[in-house]
Amino acid sequence: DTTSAHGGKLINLYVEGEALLQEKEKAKSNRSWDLTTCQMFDIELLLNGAFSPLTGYLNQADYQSVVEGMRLADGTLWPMPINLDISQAFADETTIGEEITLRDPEGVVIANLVVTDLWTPDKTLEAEKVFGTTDTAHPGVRRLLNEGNPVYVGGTLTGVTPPLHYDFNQYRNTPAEMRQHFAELGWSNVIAFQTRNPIHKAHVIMMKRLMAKNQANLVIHTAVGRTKPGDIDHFCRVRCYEKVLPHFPAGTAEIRLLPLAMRMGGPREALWHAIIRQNYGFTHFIVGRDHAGPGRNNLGGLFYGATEAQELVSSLQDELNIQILKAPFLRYVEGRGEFCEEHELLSGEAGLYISGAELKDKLCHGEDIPEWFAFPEVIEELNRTLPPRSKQGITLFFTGLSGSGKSTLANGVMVKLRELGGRHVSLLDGDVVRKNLSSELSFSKEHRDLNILRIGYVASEISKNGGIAICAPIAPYATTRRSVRSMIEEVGVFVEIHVATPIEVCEGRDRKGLYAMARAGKIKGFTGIDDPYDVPENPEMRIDTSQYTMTDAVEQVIERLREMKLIA
Ligand code: PPS
Repeated sequence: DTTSAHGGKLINLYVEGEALLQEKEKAKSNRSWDLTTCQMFDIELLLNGAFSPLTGYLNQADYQSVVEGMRLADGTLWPMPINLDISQAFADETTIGEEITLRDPEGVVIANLVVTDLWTPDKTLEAEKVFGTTDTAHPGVRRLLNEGNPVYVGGTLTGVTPPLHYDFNQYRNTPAEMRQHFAELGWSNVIAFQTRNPIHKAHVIMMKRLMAKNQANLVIHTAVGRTKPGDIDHFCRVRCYEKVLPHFPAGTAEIRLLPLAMRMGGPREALWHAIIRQNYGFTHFIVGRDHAGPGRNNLGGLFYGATEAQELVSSLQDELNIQILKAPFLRYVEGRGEFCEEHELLSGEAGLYISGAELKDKLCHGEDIPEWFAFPEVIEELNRTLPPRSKQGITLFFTGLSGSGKSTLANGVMVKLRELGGRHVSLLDGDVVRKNLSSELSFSKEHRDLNILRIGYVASEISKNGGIAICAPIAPYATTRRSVRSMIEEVGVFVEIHVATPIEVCEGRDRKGLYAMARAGKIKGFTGIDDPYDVPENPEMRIDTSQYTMTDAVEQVIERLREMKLIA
């Protein structure tokens, strides 16, 4: 029975047999759009019906209606805009009614898309309406405003090849398969637990309580698409869930993967999560405190109230075919040796809790994790993936004007780090990179960005493998430096060092005679003269090399790294 799906019918956009051959044939002559890694997540869930009743990307009328009021134009609840964002150049060649072939990053045909709508959305308005803010500290807003393509396509999809996965295939299935699986197990009540974090003792107790109360089985249905920047990767998380499963009574709980690109959209996202789980055939869905929370805003406050998501989704219960369960917030009471809900605390009793961020911090600093909080086998698994800071990969990113002393300082720091030993060190000096990695690039804004992103890419590979990458480009633009930072922070520690030598000093040194040439107009677009340098706002360190001898400056940097517990 698939009528319980959202909209009354479970969608499956894949075709078979003769129809499939026809789609493959058309793909040979269609123009192709190569889906980005992010776009791969949405399309997988569109094609397999997890996004029922959607049969493709939202057309403009549905988009507007979703953005404004969380409903499709026909009134069906749907909180999240799902569109294919394409480049202006590709859009310029696209016509309404045209069929485009969508391919995975390796070129495999995933689906054909008949274009019904093509428009340039007001993304600022979208951010305001969907996320309630335009603050780019919100990861969903940042991605929407800074990372996506400018033009949206709406249209219907026909599926050709399901996106291929190599990892944890035993835990991946379509909504139709999941429904079949529950039927075979005879599970009539099944709770979905959405998570993007490791699971600890309080979570398990909370889930067991809800299982007992609702006479239900449970699936840890973890988001493994894009989650919040800085999250522990899903490989490690799933290994942790495997360690947690034996703590449930045998045969009552399972693990499944959901390739969802989260938007960290709080209440709206919680509603979306519930609808998706309804489509997978779950009967109950747990909405947590601060569900799909985006973290802190630029002023240090929260974007949404802690219970806002629970309230919104519960208020729409009548329109859903899935029972919404509010997760109780459990805290550990030392005197009693047990976990209690807020209302169970006696006056004067304090409950203990360790947040995900605090836990990560403790692991990074090699601190012991209390037994009451976590399963030791989970901690062991986390320690394997999250070594203490003194063993993590690092990128030291020196930025500053030409002649500020970046290269000299970077060289000195490199030598000193090699003397200390422990990690491999690679230097990506501005000039050296320009000769090798970026030899064809100019100093236009576009090319400088490309140059910095290439440096960032190489540095992230080095840091990912536990080494130290030292970069020393000018890197004049704040947005590009921010992109590099987020790239590195996915895999290691990013240390931005602003070499803040005043321009008068740099120009006075003029070791290469470039300032003189720039002043004479012989070089155009020279940083600090007729091209901007955005001063870093919150670098990990700022140093003016004109105030110190180079030996002292190097020592200052090493001292700062010690202070950050990055080196012993
Ligand atoms: S950027 O902006 O980060 O891509 O620049 P970068 O790769 O670090 O290259 C800077 C070096 O190139 C020389 N050079 C210029 N710098 C700035 N602006 C213009 N127009 C320019 N043209 C050439 C200059 O020698 C820089 O080297 P450093 O070591 O910084 O002095």
